[in-house]
Amino acid sequence: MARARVLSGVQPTGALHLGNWLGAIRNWVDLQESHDTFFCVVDLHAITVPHRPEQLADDTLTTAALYLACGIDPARSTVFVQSQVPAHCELAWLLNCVTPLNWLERMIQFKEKAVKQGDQVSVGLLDYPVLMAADILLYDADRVPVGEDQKQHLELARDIAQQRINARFASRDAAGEPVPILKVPEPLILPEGARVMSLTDGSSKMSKSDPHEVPGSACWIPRS
Ligand code: AQP
Repeated sequence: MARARVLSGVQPTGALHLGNWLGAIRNWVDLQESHDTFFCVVDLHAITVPHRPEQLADDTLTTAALYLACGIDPARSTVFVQSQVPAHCELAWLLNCVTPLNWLERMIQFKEKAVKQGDQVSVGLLDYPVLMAADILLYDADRVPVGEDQKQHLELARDIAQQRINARFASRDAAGEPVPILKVPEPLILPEGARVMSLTDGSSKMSKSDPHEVPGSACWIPRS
C-alpha cells in the first residue's frame, strides 16, 4: 500500500535555531519511518527579504547539510533545493491567477515582515504563501509538518486547492462524481515545540532573521 506523502522545507535565511528543530525538523526525522518524505531548502522564499546572493548560496548548502546532520536520511527521503525545480514557479503562477489579492493581504507574516521593510516591500513577499502552496500541491502532499507560525499559510494552501482549483475546474467521472485536481493537504503541528519563543524577547517567536538573537548562542544549531 502507498505510504502517505509528507513535504516540508526551511528557508536558508540564516543559521537554523531550536525553533526550526523543535517545530519542524525533529518531526521530519520521525516521519521518515512511516511516510514518503520530501524535504526542500526553499531558497526562492529566502529572496523575499533582503539578502546577499553569495551568502544565500552558502546558506542553501549549509541548510541542506544541517538536514542530514539532524537525521534526514537521503536514502529514505528526497532532499532538494526549491530553485532547481522550475515547476514550483510554474505552478505558483497558475495559482496566482486564481488567488484573491485580499487573501494574501490578510496574512499575519506578510503584515509583520512588511512593517520591517517599509516602502521596499516586494510583490514577492506578498506572494510568498502562493509559492508555498505550489511547493506543497506540486507533490500531492498529504501532510505538511510545520510550526504554529505557518498554520495560516497552510490554511491558505488548502483553500486555494479546494475552493479555487478543485471546486472550479474538477471534471466528473462516469458516475458524475467530481474528480479533484489537487490533493488538499493536512497540517501536522505537534503540540510540543510548535511555537518556541525568542530568548531575548519572550513575546515574539524565535526567528532566524531576528537581529537580537546572536548566532553562536544557545538557541542556534552549530553550522560546522
Ligand atoms: N519559533 C519557532 N517555533 C517553532 N517552529 C518554528 N519554525 C520557525 N520558527 C519557529 C518552523 O520552522 C520551519 C521553517 O521555517 P522557515 O525557515 O520556513 O520560516 P519561518 O517560519 O519564517 O522561520 P524563521 O526561523 O522565523 O525564519 P525567518 O526569520 O527567515 O522568517 C517552519 O515549519 C516553521 O513553522
